[in-house]
Amino acid sequence: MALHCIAHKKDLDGLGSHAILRRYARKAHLQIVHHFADYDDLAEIIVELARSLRGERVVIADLGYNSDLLSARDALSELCRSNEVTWIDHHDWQGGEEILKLRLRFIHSTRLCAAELVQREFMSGDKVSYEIARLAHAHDFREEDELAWKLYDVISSGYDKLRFVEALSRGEFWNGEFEEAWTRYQLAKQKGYTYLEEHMETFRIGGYTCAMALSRKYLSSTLASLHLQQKGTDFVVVVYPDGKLSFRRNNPAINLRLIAQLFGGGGREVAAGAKLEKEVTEQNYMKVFKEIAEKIEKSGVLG
Ligand SMILES: [Mn+2]
Repeated sequence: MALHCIAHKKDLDGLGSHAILRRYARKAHLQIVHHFADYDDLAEIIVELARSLRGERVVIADLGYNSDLLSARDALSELCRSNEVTWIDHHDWQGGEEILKLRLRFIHSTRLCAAELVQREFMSGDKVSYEIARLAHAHDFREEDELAWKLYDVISSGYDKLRFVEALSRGEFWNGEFEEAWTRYQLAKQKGYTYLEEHMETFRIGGYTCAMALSRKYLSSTLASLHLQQKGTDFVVVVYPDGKLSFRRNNPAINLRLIAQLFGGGGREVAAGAKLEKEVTEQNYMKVFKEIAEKIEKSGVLG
């Protein structure tokens, strides 16, 4: 029997979940297969695995409900029928009730991050797993922790995910390769922030202030939005060349989920995302910003 781990690929919580499960598999003499997933390919991975897996253990972690999952509902149902599926998450599951009716074990808390839930479930009492989970928590809850944020930079630099997971799973939290990737990424990050500043515009929408900016692809939405949030506007929108939108807020009166839904996306009140059906370029970004602002204004979601 093998253990299939499907967890988020972009942050420390997701890769930390992978690492703890890798450690667990090693201890339990199980073969582990890692599927590094994101919201845009989760349904695809589920369909693929539903076709090929029988009698295996599957753990899905750090991936919340999104409406794309409904399109893969039959495949997920099949995956749950033929395998032992555990879903471990801390995101908002509003709208996901249909999925939870399937034959799966659901472990959920909004107080802890996914890696902490994975650690408690699979590796309680293991010091290395506890440390991985602690770092993941610090990053997910935006706490100050130098190592956690440095590891996040290593992930954002495009460092090989399996190598990263393998190192963490062995209790290796820093090494020469991480250092090199981190150093390289500091330069890229600085260029990314400069670009963001040069392609930023502030709007007044429905009585609130909003900073919008076009970002380079390599600057993660977490870093880009944190940078914009420092401008102090009520909320921010990061726009990517492929049309991806990322919403974050400073003012808790704003419900970002409602805003993201205007653009066919979703998420939480505090952080949400969507995708425009068009490319955003240096030529059209200002026009796109105005369209976004207008659409939010006219919808009345800001009251
Ligand atoms: Mn998480």
